[in-house]
Parts: sequence; structure tokens; C-alpha cells
Amino acid sequence: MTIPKALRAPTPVSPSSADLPIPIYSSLEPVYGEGSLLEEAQFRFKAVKAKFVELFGQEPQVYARSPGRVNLIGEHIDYEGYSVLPMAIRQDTIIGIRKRDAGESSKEVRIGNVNPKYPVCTYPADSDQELDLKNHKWGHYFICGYKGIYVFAKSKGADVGLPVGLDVVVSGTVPTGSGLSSSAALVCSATIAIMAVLDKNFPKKEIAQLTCECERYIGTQSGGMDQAISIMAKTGYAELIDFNPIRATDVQLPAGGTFVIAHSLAESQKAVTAATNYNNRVVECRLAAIVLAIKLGMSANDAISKVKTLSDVEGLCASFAGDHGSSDPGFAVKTLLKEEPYTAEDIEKIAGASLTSIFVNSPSSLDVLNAAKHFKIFQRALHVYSEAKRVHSFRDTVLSKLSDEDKLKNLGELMNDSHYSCSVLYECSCPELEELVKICRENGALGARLTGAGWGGCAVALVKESIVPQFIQNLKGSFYKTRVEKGIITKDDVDLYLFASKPSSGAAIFKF
Ligand code: NG1
Repeated sequence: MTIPKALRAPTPVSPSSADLPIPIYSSLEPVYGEGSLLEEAQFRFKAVKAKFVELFGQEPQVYARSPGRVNLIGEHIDYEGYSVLPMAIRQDTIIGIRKRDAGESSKEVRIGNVNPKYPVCTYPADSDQELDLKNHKWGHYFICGYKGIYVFAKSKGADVGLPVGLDVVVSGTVPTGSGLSSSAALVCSATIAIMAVLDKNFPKKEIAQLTCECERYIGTQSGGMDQAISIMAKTGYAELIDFNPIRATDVQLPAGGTFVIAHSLAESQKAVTAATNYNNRVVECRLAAIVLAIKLGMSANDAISKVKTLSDVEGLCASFAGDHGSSDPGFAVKTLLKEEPYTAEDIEKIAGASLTSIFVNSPSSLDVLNAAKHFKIFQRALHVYSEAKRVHSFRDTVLSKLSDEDKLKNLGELMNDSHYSCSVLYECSCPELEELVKICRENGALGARLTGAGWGGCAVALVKESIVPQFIQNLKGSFYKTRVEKGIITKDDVDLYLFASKPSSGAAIFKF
């Protein structure tokens, strides 16, 4: 008998994985699989436990891990509201954590590290504390999560009690200052470790949003890509990450290609150089958006109060372009902005307001204004609009009916174009990255580009699987050998800075 449609039970809608909470495992295998990865993880978890006992005289109650990431395409556009396409890497941050009992003497958060390079940091058990940003300490990243989780719980009406004292040990394998998001791996693992010890869990998409906001306590105006992929990644897939609201869509990369990650060995100190590099670009993009909005007919008052990002004025730019027979928002940039850098006075004249009044509520932006001589808003806006387009071309290529070989060729070209734009228009490269990207291409990469914030850190190269061993060997000879000879790194460490990577899994909690 056929049941009439109206009487049928509604088809259950399966929640997307981003609606699910962070997975809780009782063994390492679901994350680390088997073989050498599992062995390495077992070794590291044991080391965390041993350090914990050494420092605090007890064992952790629970563990959490969150991975670093490599961004395949979509650089410096997440904070402008545009989609990006990263994948998680196997390198991660593991945290062992224990809640200090009410009876225990000091109410503190004590954060140790298995790596002796990072001394124990102690903070008050106070979620309202201000981080001393002039005195940068590695433990600050943990406190970002600590502050954030209490604010978030309050906003959700979740009862987490008063801020607790915590003992914590960290073990990280994401190289720092590498553009592989060691900072987000630490902030994300800290946040979920604290949640776990407080016996709370939330949907991944909410934690992705929360952890992005958490990391801003460190003083960078982060976009959200790193936290989103670290929390929501899935083994075997890159993810197209959309913002407002955060969403992740699986992207299955074509067969026959491998992403090789190579460190330029120039450390990118994003938090320390924020005023002249990362936050400077965020401010330049906002100024570009305001100037474009005004030139396209918006009142200066509305532009200053309503326009935050270049994506806010894309519609205006596109309709201007449409009136001139183009569909490219970059057309508006090329027509309405001048190529020469703008001085503060130039922009103040257009906006009818002082720059300090525009950014009055953002101390980190005021630091940018203090440090900046001029603003290259033409170049920054062109980069953002063209890079946003490349992300979609990348995804469309993956979904197209082309052969895998042709797909890989097109993806490589998009990566090369992205690098050019980062280097020339956004000026976030450096001589070491330029050398490395050139060497990657000379050795057969289908495409190569800087990845992450830039100004140092890593390049990512798309390489045919069949030539990966030879490619790595060649890079060792042409880029790393001289650095080993100069004592910049040791021969044994080269494999930490040059490796092939497959899309790995996202954040997890472990209760053994
Ligand atoms: P890395 O490479 O991890 O410093 C930074 C930002 C991202 C994104 C990229 C540039 C943070 C935590 N991450 O990444 O949001 O803007 O730069 O695409 O600030």
C-alpha cells in the first residue's frame, strides 16, 4: 500500500558535520590512523602526560588536539568576507589539561610545554584579564581561549560556573611563524580542551566562530580561516570555507597531485609585526572599501559607519562595471582609484573625516595609522577582488569535467597567479619566499605560491605525485643544503620544514 504523501513522516534531515559537536574519542586511532603517525602520536601523548606529572604532580583529566593548515588558495581575503580553500595538515597541537580543585591553594592557570624553549606561563584564573600585548608570551594564545570560552558560555546561557584554575601542558608540531597556523592550532586546542574539562561541547560551526574571535585577543584582526579549518576539517578533503555565517564544503582534490609544503626559513612574526604588516593590510582594505563606496555614490557618513570590508562594496563595484560592459569589480578599482599610494590627507579629504576618528574604536588599527606612511588601496583592492575570483575558479576546476591532468594544470596556474598577486599587489612575500617559489617551479611544480599570512613562512607547491620524491630531493639540494651549511637549520631538521601533505582531520577531544 502506498502511504499518501501528506501522512508520510518527514524525511529526517541529517545534520551537516559542522552542526555536530567536537568528537570525543577514547583512543588515538580515529585521528591518527595506524603506522608511524600513530606511533608518533602515542609518543607525544605520553610525553605530555610525563611533563604534566613532572610539573603538577598529577595526570591530565582530558586531552584535546587541533591541527595546523595549509591554505591552497584565497590569501588575505577571509577578513574581507570572502571564501577561502585550505586543508588541515597532520601537524597539530595536543593539550593535556586538569581543572584545579576548589580546595587547591592558588587559583591560577599554569601552562607548561614539552618543548623547553617555552617556559611555564602563569596567569590569574580570571577570564576578564587583559593580555599584556606589549609583552608577548606564548601562553597568551591559551588565555585567548580561556577568555573566549567564558564570554561565549555566557552569551549561550550555558552555566560554566566561575572561572577555574587550570593546569595545562602543550605539545605542538606545527612549525611556528610558518604560515601553517600554529597560532590557531594552539587557540583552538586550548578552547576545546577548556570546554572538555568544563564538560561542555558545542556545534563545530559555533566553535569555529568563537575561536576566531578568541584569537583576536592577541591583537591581530584575524579573518577566521585558520580556526574554521582546524575545527571543521575532514580527512581526505580540502574545504571551501565561507563566512558570515561560517560554512565548510568538502572539496575532493583531483587524483595524481600532491601538495608539498616547504618552509622559507624566514620566520613570520605576525603578532609582533601586526601594525606594519597584517593589520596594516586589514586597515588598507577598509580604507579602499570606504573610498570606493564614496566614489560610487554612497554618502561619506554611511560609508564610514556601514562599510567594513571590500565585500560590502562589491555589489556597487560590480554594477558600476556592468554599466561599462564588464563583470569584474576590479574594473571599478582600476577606473576610480589612483595607482599611486594615498596619503592620510588624500583619504581624509575624500571621506571628510580624520582617519583616527574612523578607527577610534580599534586600538590595533590606530597603531597601524601611527606606523603607516601611505596607503596602497588600489593594489590591495585589486588583489582581494581577483583572489576571491580565483578561489571560485579553483573550486569550479575541481568540479569540472576536465581530466585530472588538465584539472591539476589549471589549479597550478591559479596558484601561480595567486602568488603573483600576493607578491606584487599585496606585498606580503619576502626574498626567501620568492627564491623558494621559483625553485619549486624550476623543479616541475605545476604551481607554487606563498601560503598563509606571508612575510616569511611556507610556500605550497602542487606537484605530480609521480615526481614528489625527486622534487623533494631537488629542493633539499637547491634550497636547504646551503642553509644547513650556514647552520640556519640542522640536516636532521630538514624533514620538519619540507614535506608532502595530505588533507587531515580536524579538532578532537580524548578521554582515555
Ligand atoms: P597565518 O598564516 O596562520 O598567520 C593569517 C590569518 C588568516 C588569514 C591569513 C592570510 C590568523 C590567525 N590567521 O594566517 O586568517 O587572513 O593570514 O590569508 O590571523
